[in-house]
Amino acid sequence: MNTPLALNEENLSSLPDELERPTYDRGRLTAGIVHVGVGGFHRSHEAFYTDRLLDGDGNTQWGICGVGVRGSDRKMATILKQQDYLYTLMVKHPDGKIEPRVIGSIVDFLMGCDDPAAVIDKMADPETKIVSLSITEGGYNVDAETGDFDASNPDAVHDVNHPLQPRLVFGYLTAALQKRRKNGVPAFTVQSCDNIQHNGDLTRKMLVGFARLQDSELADWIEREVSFPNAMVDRITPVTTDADIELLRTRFNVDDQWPVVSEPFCQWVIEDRFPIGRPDWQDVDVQFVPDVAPYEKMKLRLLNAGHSVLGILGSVYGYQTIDECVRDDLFRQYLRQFFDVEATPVLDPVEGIDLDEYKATLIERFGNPNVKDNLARICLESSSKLPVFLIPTIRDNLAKGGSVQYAALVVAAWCYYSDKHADRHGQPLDVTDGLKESLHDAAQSSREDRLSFLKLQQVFGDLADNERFAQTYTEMLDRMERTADVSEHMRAIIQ
Ligand code: CS2
Repeated sequence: MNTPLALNEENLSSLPDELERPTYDRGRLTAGIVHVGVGGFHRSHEAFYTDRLLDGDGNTQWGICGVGVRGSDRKMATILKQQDYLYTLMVKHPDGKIEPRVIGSIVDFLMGCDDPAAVIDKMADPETKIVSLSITEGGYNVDAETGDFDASNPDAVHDVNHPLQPRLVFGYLTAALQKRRKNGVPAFTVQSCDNIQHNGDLTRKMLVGFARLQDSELADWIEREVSFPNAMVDRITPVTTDADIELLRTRFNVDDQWPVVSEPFCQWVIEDRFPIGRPDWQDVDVQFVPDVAPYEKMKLRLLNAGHSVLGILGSVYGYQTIDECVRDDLFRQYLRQFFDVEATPVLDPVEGIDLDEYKATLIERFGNPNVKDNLARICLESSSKLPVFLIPTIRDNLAKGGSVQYAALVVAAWCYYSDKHADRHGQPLDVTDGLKESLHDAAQSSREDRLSFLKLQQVFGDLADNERFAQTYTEMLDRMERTADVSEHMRAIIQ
């Protein structure tokens, strides 16, 4: 076997033929997009779409400059820099076929925590037309009780007092917008790529909320001048494993230290509100619609909620991956019934989408045996995910007299998970969650106060006050206490 070739610009033309690669001249690209939060998802989604576009249209203004604002982004920054910002996307098909493509749309990377001024200047540069974000559901700094920007967060307090050395993304955006305003440069568009209902509207609320703490005139200007298109984003992107890196070395002869893996499916639906321009993403199958809300709601409440249902029940049962769960008839049936009985009746119709087909496709996507999507990834930060993915469905069903038991079992199993940090066999489960301690304490107190977990307001709001839900949940908790074998309870629930 040949020694694998290090992935970089110089070696691009020597890579084996099976590896697709950019045909455009990367040296001529300028960064019209600055993206904060370059993880797997950005690299399999926005950077992928943009790479496809650059490959065809000869336009040079839409390169991407990545930005990391936390120390944990350093590994990505270092590896991408070593590779001239190139990386491989490995699309894995259900039949085992792998399509590797070297993506070239990222052209630079800045670390805000090392050089905040460089990031602010880059965002303020007239060349920057869009600042996009994938900062996770928890990154929006929402005060769970009021729904406003959480001004008590120590990083927010820091940013108000040190506007030129921000820690939060909102600090960077505000400093850059202030500079643009001062220089007479029109505002960039802020594009959220996170799984949140009305993600653009929420970003706007949080950014204006933060800016108002600093300078109310600037906040008014942002409110007036900045566009925040809502968007629905979708592509399952599991965590890259050492085996993926090895496979690229042995099968494709390329040494890429951080490739990204994804399923074939990819979707991006955006509201077309980009006053100072955008890439012609519609040419590479991005959908532009006047109102994205029904698409977002459908995706969050079916795909993402479905992931959480399997993630939590599957973890407690002892499964490792999503595809393993859906290969089990009981889990697959439970998921489909959760979709049909609880999620769908409280969804709005979506133009041009057959929901039955959408749900069947989801189950097929989940079952892709080559996309080993770990339940550990799904359960990361559940306290930020469930309030977006699952709890709204519970609330809508409570309001309409609908079923809540499928979801209630998930909440009770999550209480067990948070209490034991282990599956039903006692195998440890890793919990990574900003509320890990509070979840653990509340779950432990359930022995005295049955509703203590549900009373965690940051997660459940006032759900514990709803008698019907409290009762259904308590029944599920009792069942979990009798046995942690969730399959028994699932069997009792399915129709
Ligand atoms: C997952 C998502 O975070 C989660 O729990 O449901 O990352 C999901 O894989 C993506 O939203 C798919 O588009």
